[in-house]
Amino acid sequence: MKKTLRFNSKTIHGGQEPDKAYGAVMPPIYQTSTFAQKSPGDHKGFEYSRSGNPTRHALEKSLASIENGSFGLAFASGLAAIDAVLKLLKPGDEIISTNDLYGGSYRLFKKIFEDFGLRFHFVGMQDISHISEKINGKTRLIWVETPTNPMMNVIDIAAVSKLAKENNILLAVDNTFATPYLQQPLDLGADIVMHSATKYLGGHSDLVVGALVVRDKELADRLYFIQNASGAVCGPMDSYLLLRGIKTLHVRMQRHCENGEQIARFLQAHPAVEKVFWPGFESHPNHHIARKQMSDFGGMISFVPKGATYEDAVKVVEELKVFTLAESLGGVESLAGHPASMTHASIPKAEREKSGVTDALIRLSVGIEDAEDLKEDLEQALSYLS
Ligand code: P1T
Repeated sequence: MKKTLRFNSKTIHGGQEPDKAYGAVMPPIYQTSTFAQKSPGDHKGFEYSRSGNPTRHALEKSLASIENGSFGLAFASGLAAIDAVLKLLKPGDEIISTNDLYGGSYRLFKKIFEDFGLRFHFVGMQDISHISEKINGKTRLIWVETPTNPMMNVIDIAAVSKLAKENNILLAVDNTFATPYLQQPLDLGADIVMHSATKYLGGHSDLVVGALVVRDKELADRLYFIQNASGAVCGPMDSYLLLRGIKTLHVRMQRHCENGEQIARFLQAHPAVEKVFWPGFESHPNHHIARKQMSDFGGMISFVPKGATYEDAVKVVEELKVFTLAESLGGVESLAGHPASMTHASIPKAEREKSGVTDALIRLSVGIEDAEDLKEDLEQALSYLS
């Protein structure tokens, strides 16, 4: 029955059944490290909470369901989920990654996994030929983030998937910005979907969780082995909070998209703003791909105030009062960030500027408040530049 549910029902019911013990409608928080056994190996399906926990299990089923996958895995953070994917690889293997991506993903690739013998190529993936140029016999993984953090570039998942399949390369897509409400990478041919569930899936800025979803059983088994062997699992309390967040994902995303559009168009028309990055603009270089693979354009926007310096951008984010100046995104409350000094500070200046992350760039995660309050807040903060 559940298989046929539509997305807006799957967020609430996907993979969920009343709890076996007492029929609790909401999955209980099984706050336990271990489970009693009658005789060695004779237990009720769970033995130790790193290997499996009923609350996490319910979450993993929900994640698989909303991403149209077969297997979900929940980790202690988004980066722990990415770490698990990279552990599928061996020294000498090569990875092609988008050059515009979350700074922490870049840091994990460059500062940790390069030392273990993996080789990374960072390319602008808006143009697929940049990927083909780097493919060789050692390429094992293509890492896509779309829309990208923070430049809002859009990468054609179906086209990358075709290329990956032709060359027998795994394709992983970081779906954090879009969420499955807007974009379903497995349906477009990706092998692995990854989330910083800390963001929109959780939706309330009260947890840090990562997720992977796949369809292939063998790949799921390998990732489960890594999850259990390395141990960066999502705890029961966070699993519960995330399950609770997912139940309203579709409702929140609808409002994030509506408010996002209003703020993007407000900034675009503002005399103190030089450039706005948002995939919903007809002028966005890959707007046609966003239209094809996303059902709407989301609530993430980056912009550059006119003629602004590093200090000007910092001043604007300091002056915001309804937007909170903070790392992270995807919560019900609006957040503003300065990528050059915050989320993308771990990328060398020359490298980040190549992908457009300049000193004056400001990133907004548009929340679900009244859009008029958000506009008034931006108006007063931008007035400090004149
Ligand atoms: O923070 P964590 O849950 O470990 O997720 C890392 C991560 C992975 N992928 C994307 C696209 C992300 O945006 C993030 C985390 N990003 C922020 C904290 C940020 O403010 O951009």
